Amino acid sequence: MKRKSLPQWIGLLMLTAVICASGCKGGNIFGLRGAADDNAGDLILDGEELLRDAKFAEAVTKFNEAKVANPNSSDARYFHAKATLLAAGFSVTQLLRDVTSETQTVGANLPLYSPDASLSQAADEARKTLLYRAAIDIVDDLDPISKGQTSGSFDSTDVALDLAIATYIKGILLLRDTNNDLEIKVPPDFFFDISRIGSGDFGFGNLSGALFPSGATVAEKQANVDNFNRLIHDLAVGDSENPSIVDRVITNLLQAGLISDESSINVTELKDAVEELGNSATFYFINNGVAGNDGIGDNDNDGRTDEEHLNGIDDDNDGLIDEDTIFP
Ligand SMILES: [Ca+2]
Ligand SMILES: [Ca+2]
Ligand SMILES: [Ca+2]
Ligand SMILES: [Ca+2]
Repeated sequence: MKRKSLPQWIGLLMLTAVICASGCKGGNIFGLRGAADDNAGDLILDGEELLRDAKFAEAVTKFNEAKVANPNSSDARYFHAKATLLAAGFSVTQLLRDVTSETQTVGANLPLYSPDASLSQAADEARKTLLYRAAIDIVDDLDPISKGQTSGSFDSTDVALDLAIATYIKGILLLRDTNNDLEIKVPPDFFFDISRIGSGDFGFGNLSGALFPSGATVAEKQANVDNFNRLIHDLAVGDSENPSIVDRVITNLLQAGLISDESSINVTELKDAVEELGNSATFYFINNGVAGNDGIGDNDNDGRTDEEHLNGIDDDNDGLIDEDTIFP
């Protein structure tokens, strides 16, 4: 008997060690079957308590553990998204106001995208970077819920409006991260103005200054032009596997429209602005000489092809500056 009991105890110790290594915190020590779900449930409860205590960063960590325990839990994803926004320090009310304010005011700069005049450039860029990264995480959290790939308390209609707003914020701040390194900072990123120039149009300003900074070589200018075309393509065109940002926002807004009566934003106004931004953006594709590039043809539908020079001047006097250009 003695000779047999020793190996059994060692076996039990080893089993306990294995279970603990794979997550003893959930209080579900023998959870061999369905362990992921139960463990995620405990972690979510812990996270919700941290949210109530306004310990947002700790809540993000806890909900992230819940996501790892069960990536298909809509609860873990939803609350991770919520904690991420709160941990980034943004007022939801102010953010919603910023998303829709002045998108229809002729002459106004595009909100959230444009520099905040009350902040230094460094402070404004740091704030935008924080919001940009939070929006990316929130979209990653909510997208699988929207696509019906999760189970739990939240479904596609529950997250549609949140996802639409997060996708919109991510989309317009992507236009600020022109070198795609997850940081908004000029330079190395370049910045062009986006403002409302008419009831149905947005205009891009200072494209030549942004893409052709003084001292830039032809190769550097060409790289900026290529990057610019890529940004506009991702915003307004997309492809079969990756719908454009505009299409994604519209899809989610339409999904949200069914339940938007009590929302504090004007869904129709945001939808119009997003459609008009995407439409206007395609006017500015630059023909870079590469076969099949987006700038080939009459981008602004005025009957002329590549009619502008990228020079900061409205060469054809149609009210748009440097639309439908060619470079080099
Ligand atoms: Ca960047
Ligand atoms: Ca044209
Ligand atoms: Ca023009
Ligand atoms: Ca021009």
